[in-house]
Amino acid sequence: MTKIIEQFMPTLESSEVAVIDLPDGCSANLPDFTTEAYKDAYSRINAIVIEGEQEAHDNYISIGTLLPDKAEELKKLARMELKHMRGFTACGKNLGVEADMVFAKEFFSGLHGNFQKALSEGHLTTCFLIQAILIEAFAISAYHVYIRVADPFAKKITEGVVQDEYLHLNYGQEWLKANLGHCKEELMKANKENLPLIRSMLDEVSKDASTLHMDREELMEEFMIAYQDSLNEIGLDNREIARMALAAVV
Ligand code: PL3
Ligand code: FE2
Ligand code: FE2
Repeated sequence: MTKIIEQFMPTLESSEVAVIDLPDGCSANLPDFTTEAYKDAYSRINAIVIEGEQEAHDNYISIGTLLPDKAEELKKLARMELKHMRGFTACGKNLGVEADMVFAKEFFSGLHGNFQKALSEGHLTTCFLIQAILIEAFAISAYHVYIRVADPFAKKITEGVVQDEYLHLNYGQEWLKANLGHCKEELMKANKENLPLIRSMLDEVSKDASTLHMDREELMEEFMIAYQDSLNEIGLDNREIARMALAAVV
């Protein structure tokens, strides 16, 4: 029996919880994975994820060239990204969908360009912010929302992937935390330039995401949670975090 737990407005004395039973094998509001509309949207979303995992692989390898003593560790992260990419490629195949890679390359081009520029200038803080914080938080939020509405095959794969993405987010967090004394200014500047790109990527993907029953507001909410938690872990105070988050709206 599947149980859905709904949380109502908590009162001072209690937080009421209702448990609704659904028949076995039945989950709330799953889309029909066989329709043309679903497959059409999936051809772009699946491509975005495949491209994102490939870019993540390349980015960790690139960061390793700036940090030779960490290159081996970073290669391990990169290898995980290739495994993710293969997993998501299998998800598309399983649904009979061909990923629109041309669309996905274009989708990532802004962030890709900014990462390459930072890399060529040796700006490690910017590289870590773009890859390990912004892209990983974007992936974590999207995968959490997707898991709730995915087909059973993709659900299993995505559940495995999302655990790894927390390790990646954590890796970047630790580096930024250890270097915060001298990287704060660059961090703020890089955030101002790159958070708006994540925001527009979320906007751009939201129509296709909604065809997959992924809600835009929910995506944003999950992103903001992962992003703010990680800035908090890095050691920024509430005012600094609020200032950084505001870059998404102004
Ligand atoms: C880093 O490890 C991976 C970066 C991937 C970024 C993905 C962003 C995903 C956006 C849209 C929706 C995801 C749904 C999943 C579908 C297979
Ligand atoms: Fe990944
Ligand atoms: Fe990752």
